[in-house]
Amino acid sequence: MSLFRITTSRITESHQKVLSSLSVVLRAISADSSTDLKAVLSKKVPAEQERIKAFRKNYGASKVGEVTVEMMYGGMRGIKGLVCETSVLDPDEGIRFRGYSIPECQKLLPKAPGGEEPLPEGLFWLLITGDVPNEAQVKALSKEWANRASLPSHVVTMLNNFPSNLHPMSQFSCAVTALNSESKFAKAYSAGVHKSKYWEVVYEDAMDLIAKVPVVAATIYRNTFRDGKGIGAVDPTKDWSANYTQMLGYDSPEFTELMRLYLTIHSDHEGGNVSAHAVHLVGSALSDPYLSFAAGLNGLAGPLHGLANQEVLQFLKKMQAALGEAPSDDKVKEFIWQTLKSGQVVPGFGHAVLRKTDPRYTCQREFALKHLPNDPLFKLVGQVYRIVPPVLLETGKVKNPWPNVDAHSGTLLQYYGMTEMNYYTVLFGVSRALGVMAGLVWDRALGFPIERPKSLSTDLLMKQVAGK
Ligand code: AMX
Repeated sequence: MSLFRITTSRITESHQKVLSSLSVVLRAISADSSTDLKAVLSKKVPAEQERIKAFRKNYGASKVGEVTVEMMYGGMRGIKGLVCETSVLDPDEGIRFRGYSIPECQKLLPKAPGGEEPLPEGLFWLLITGDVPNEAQVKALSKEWANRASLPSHVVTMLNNFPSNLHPMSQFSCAVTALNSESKFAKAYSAGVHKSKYWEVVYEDAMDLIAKVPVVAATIYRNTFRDGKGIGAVDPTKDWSANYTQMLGYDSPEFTELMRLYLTIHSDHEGGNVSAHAVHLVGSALSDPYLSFAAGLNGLAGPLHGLANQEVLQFLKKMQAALGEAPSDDKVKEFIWQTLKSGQVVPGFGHAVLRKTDPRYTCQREFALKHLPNDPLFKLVGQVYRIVPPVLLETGKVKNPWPNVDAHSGTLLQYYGMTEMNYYTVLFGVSRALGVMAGLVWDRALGFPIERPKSLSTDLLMKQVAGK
């Protein structure tokens, strides 16, 4: 009871911690314990629609920021122009999924028997409902995704006929586009479904899509880098990540644990990043979830976004080839400066929103410290982590010199034998499906309209702000 007598002016950091743990407990107690995710959502959607309707009615004219000329030319950095329910990115603290940080998710979300890392199923449940799921709910999701995993034969044929020199991300995006033959939303729309029911069919597509992407991704891996045979069937008694690693052809339980962590932390990074925004934008035209997700994948395939994980490993390997396996600090520094002077970016460093080390980097570093502390490439990553930020700061223009998620992931994958760097962004894409599909279901539940911001020409802009 004494907790409730604390006055706001006297709330200390330790009080805040107690209150935040209390709110976690209260949220867990009030969470729906049904294992039927759609039924849980069906209760939440009307309440949320009402809450937002009232908010818009009362505060629709309130201002949330200003737009400057610099923002318009500067990639819209800092413009608050989107609503994304699933996660929020704090520049200093990093991502919070429905209010929970990565360490909190690692603690709270259900794990596989004997495992230590969170199951991505649990993160999806959290992203889409806002509630931390229990073990039964997560198990039900693993089973449901396994049961929805089959691919139509035309997609299998298409995958099997791609040339092996087609980048895995192009294969991924093409196959996801072709999967739209299965879209329940597209069929319902052409049959005249009422707009109040959009979210329900988008939910069906989202669940199918999440179930199918590991099968698509594993087929791409086996066709491109192995003999193309033996991907095997999805096992409904296994979790989503365990099925994926098995289909990829990996039997190390530690690699599967890495994959659970990897697929959890790459899932969502609020709404404005290229892949999430692309899915939201294309989805706003009522393109079905497959077409929308393919758009997101095409954005993820860019070197300044998801392809950076491939670029980082190529960069580290190039450095090792030029300087040896364990180069001196001075040599590494010189190599970084050469890269910058030749007009290239240092991949894996910097971020449009973050201003500190990415917690997704930190948790992968912790995984490495636990499982591969003496790996030479991990040591090089640690060395680069020490050397790059001061160099980037010295350039005087980089706003965030700290490592992002992509600075670390390839090193972990290499250690477990996944050496095919061109494949890394596909793993990112499989994970990203969780966040963007949860977001898309809410986009339709909240009736977001077609996205169409206003643009101006430079002449018009000059006239408007400078009167000429
Ligand atoms: N290496 C070299 N230069 C960098 C840099 C880096 N890692 N990060 C930023 N800069 C440069 C920019 O190119 C820009 O230069 P310019 O003025 O000559 O055009 C200047 O610093 C200012 O940029 P910024 O405001 O700090 O960054 P941004 O918001 O424009 O871009 C990002 C963010 C991520 C594209 C950029 O930091 C970058 O290119 N990093 C390397 C690629 C990378 O790791 N991408 C992955 C990001 C995470 C993800 O999406 N998966």
